[in-house]
Amino acid sequence: MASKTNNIVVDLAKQLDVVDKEFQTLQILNEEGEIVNQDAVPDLTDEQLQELMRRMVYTRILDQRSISLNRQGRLGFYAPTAGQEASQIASHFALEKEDFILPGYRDVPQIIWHGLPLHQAFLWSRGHFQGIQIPEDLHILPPQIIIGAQYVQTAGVALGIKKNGKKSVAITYTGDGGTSQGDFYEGINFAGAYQVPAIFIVQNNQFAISTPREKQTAARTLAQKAVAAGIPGIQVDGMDPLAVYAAVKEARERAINGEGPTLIETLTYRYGPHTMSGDDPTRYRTKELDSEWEKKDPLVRFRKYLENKGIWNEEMEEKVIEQAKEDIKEAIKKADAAPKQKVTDLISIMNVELPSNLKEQYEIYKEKESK
Ligand SMILES: Cc1ncc(C[n+]2csc(CCOP(=O)(O)OP(=O)(O)O)c2C)c(N)n1
Ligand SMILES: [Mg+2]
Repeated sequence: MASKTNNIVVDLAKQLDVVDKEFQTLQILNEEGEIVNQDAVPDLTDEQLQELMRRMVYTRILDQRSISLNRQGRLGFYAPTAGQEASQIASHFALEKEDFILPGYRDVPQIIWHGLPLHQAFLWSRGHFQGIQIPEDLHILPPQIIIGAQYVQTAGVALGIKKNGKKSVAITYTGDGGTSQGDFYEGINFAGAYQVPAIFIVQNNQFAISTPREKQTAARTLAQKAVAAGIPGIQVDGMDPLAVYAAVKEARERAINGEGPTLIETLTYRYGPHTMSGDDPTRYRTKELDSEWEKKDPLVRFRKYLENKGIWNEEMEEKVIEQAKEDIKEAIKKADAAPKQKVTDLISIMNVELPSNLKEQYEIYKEKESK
């Protein structure tokens, strides 16, 4: 017997159309470096604009050097960041020192700009525990490798901020692939239920390793996943530093004013491989797609914008590049000078009190290490 469906009063297909139409991409600076949305231009001084450019240029150099250090065997795990500078650096630029960052494995630049010394980032890459011995005054958690886990933790950290009555936020990052994880939904749902001061960034770089965004979900935007959690979501041009900054700044204002969490999807692209551990992007991406995204480059459009304003030039950029190279050289030397990691170190930093079996092992290793 055919089921009776003609008494459904809601046009289900139309429901999706209505939601989809609400999620248009916010862009302020186009690919030519021209302002296309005057009303949304954030209030930044010339000095702040220059600082944002400096940080993006510096981060591009850090990425290039990290890739070659990895190839020379001088770094361990590394997830390239080139292409994502607006998404990463401009979002961080809207934060304050007291805000907590819960990064994913690709978000090392944000924690460096939040104050993590460069040599510690290198030690983290090498799997050295000193890399995550984060200075007490820095509100940073170690980069998360488990996809989406940081979303749940962020809801908790933000609840702590709320309970302590602090005027700050917890911000976290995941990728397009991360939005398919249970932790993603649990995190935004909890944050919505408790109206905590959290900012959830989804860096949609179009691929989860080799899985394209279109195969990841039937949702037309990742931003609209916020609706189910009862929180606002916005999709921004993630290659546009002004749009990313403006969205995060507003989300931060809402959060510290007690208006709850926000989800922000940044449309971006990673130029390099997924990580330096053997991934070959030519097997799942075309050259055409790569060059389509390279035309949207955040550094190129921001450089044009600042040059047109007369506040940026080649000499200034050269200076940043030299500084970055020098800092990296010093930092890698410092990382090389760190003491070799011992098993007893790992046991003692993981435990305040050792259970009997670890006590035994600790003694065995202590004995071995003393030789
Ligand atoms: C829970 C979990 N499942 C699978 C993996 C393996 N893994 C590492 S990165 C990745 C893809 C993530 O893609 P996306 O969220 O888009 O982030 P991107 O790397 O593109 O920044 C996967 C599946 C993991 N680290 N954790
Ligand atoms: Mg991705």
